[in-house]
Amino acid sequence: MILAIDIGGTKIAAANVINGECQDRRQLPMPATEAAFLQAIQELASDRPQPTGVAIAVTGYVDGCAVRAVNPQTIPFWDAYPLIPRLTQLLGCSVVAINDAQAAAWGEYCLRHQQCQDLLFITLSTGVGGGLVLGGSLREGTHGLAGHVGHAAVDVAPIDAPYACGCGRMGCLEAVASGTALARQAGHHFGHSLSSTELFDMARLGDHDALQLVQRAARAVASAIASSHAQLDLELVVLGGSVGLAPGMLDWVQAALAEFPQVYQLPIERALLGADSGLVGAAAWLEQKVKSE
Ligand code: ADP
Ligand code: BMX
Ligand code: ZN
Repeated sequence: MILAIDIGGTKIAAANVINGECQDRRQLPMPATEAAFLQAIQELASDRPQPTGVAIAVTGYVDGCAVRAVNPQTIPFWDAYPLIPRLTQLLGCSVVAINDAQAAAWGEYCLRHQQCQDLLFITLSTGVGGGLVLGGSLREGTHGLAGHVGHAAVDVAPIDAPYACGCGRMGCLEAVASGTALARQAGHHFGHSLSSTELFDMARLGDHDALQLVQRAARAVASAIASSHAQLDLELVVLGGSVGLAPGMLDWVQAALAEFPQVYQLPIERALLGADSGLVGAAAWLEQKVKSE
C-alpha cells in the first residue's frame, strides 16, 4: 500500500492507493502557514496501515529535495520549501515528490497506455498546471519544470488586463483560466466577490456575462493546447482539476479548439480518475521508480 498525498493551492488530499484504487480518501484545506500545513499532513496520514512508501503530488516544481514555486502567490511559505526532508521526518517513512500535474498526467496515461503514447494533462485548479507524457515516458525536465503550460503565453488577455501573472510574466494562461483568475475577473466585472464555483453556476443558469467569462477562459486553454500541439505533436489532451472538471468546461474548451485551423485539432478528454488523478498517478510513478531501481 502506498500513501499518496496531493498538495494543491486550495486543498490537500490523501489516500491509501492499492492497485490503482484510492481507499480511505481524506481531504483538508491547504493552510497558509507551515505549522498548520504539517499538522494537516499529520492528521491526513494518521490511523492508516504502515505504507510501503509515500508519494507526494505537489503544486510547484520539485527540484532535488525542495519544492519551488513558479507562482509564489499560490502558497506563502512554498518557494524553496524543503518538503521532502520535512515530510520524511514527520512521517518516519521514505517520501518521494513530483509536481501535481505531472503525477496526474502519469495516472491518466497509465489507463490509456495501449492507445496513446503522447499526452498532455492540464489541470485547471487554483493555478493551471500541466504534465507531459511523450513516447510513453513522463517528462519531468532538468529542473522538474516540464509541462508547466499554465505559464505559456496565450493570445487571450484577462478582462482586467494588463495583469501580470504571479510568476512575473504577462500573458500567462494561468492569469486567465485558473479558478483564482476566474474569481478575480468575476470580481472585477460584477463589482462584488464571486468564487469560480459561483461563476460557473451563473454561466450554466444562462447568465450572459458569466458565460462570456468562462468561455473566454476556455478559449485561452484552447490557445495553449494548439501551441503545445504545434511544438509536440500530441495524440491527446486530458483535462482535470476542479475547474477543468466543472460541468460545461470540457465542452467549452472543445468548442473553442474546434474554431482553430485543422492542423491544431486533437481530442480532449475529461480525466478518467476525476479528482484522484494526482493521487493515483503519484502512487503509480513511485511504483515504477521502485521497479526500475
Ligand atoms: P487544488 O488547486 O488545491 O488542487 P482544485 O483542483 O479543487 O484544488 O481547484 C481549486 C479551484 O477550483 C478553486 O479556485 C475553486 O474555487 C475552484 N473550484 C472548485 N470547485 C469548483 C466548481 N465546481 N466549479 C468551478 N470552480 C471550482
Ligand atoms: C501553478 C504552479 C504549478 C502547479 C499549478 C497547478 C506553483 C506553486 N504551482 O502553476 O506547479 O502545477 O499551479 O497547481 O507555482 P494547483 O495549486 O492549482 O493544484
Ligand atoms: Zn505565469
